[in-house]
Amino acid sequence: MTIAQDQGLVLKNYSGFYYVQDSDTQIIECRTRGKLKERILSGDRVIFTPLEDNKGILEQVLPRQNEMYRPRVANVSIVLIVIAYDRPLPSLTLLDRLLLLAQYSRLQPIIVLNKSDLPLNQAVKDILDYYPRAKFPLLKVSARYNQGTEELRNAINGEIAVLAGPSGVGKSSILNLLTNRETAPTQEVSNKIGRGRHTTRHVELYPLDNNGWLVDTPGFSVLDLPRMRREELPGLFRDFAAYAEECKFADCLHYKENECGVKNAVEKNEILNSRYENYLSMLAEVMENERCY
Ligand SMILES: Nc1nc2c(ncn2[C@@H]2O[C@H](COP(=O)(O)OP(=O)(O)O)[C@@H](O)[C@H]2O)c(=O)[nH]1
Ligand SMILES: [Mg+2]
Ligand SMILES: [Zn+2]
Repeated sequence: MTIAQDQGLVLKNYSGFYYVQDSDTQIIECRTRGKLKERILSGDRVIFTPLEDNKGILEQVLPRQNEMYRPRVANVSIVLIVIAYDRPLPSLTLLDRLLLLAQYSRLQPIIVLNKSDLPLNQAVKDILDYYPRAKFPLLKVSARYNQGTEELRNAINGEIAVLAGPSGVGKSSILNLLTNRETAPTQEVSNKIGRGRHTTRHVELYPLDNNGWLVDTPGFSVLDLPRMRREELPGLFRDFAAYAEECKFADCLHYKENECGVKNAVEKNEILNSRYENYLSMLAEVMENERCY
């Protein structure tokens, strides 16, 4: 008799077992046959042989769509960049850097403006004005009053998403709300980014009720820019692309060049000034790193 195999998704690896969500959303406790050489990650899609009592044997890891390193997780396609109206005030520098890292890693960013129950301020106005216009998906959410969370669930739409953003903006609150359980500990505001007490835990995927998963560990806990040539940077600012067509030089860095469409757009307030300033400081950083080759 041949035993039917099933396909599933690895939610976590805990003391030698892999917890795999099967096609009926049951959790199957799997072990490997021992001959599987490759490392199995949370987020891996796998083939397993079901045994009795929701146990199984993991047979094969299916090809990965991608792999994130910190946290180590496979097949992530969305990064939720969480910022708060206030407490802490938004950092547009951090927002632009996270957008860059998302673009570089080919992850779909969704800007989540949490604590929308707090009063507006200039930084929030700038964000609300510019980023949707620049075609970045943005959702206003209040985790405290459970507002905007249904839209967020729908935006994740069956994909695996990581949360990113500074401490205190409400990442754990959002995770708890979307997964309907008291899982991640919430904490008061601190200035550290991603260096909490929980960074050494195993990565776990939490299923959402309408399909889709959230990773419990913040993505992009290291904010260093990847190594790249300076010519690569402008292309990672998708909102500059239409204006860059007006640049005199095809390889314009939008820096010291004359007749630059991007600089003109900044002058006309069509590109947010802080966004351009952040671009320039990232360009300087990329140039600085080039010397290390
Ligand atoms: N006013 C308000 N406070 C919130 C909201 N979401 C989270 N908080 C509070 O912000 C603090 C930090 O939340 P937490 O989820 O631990 O943030 P994390 O560090 O990003 O995981 C906690 O005191 C939360 O109660 C919200 O939508 N509105
Ligand atoms: Mg947290
Ligand atoms: Zn230019």
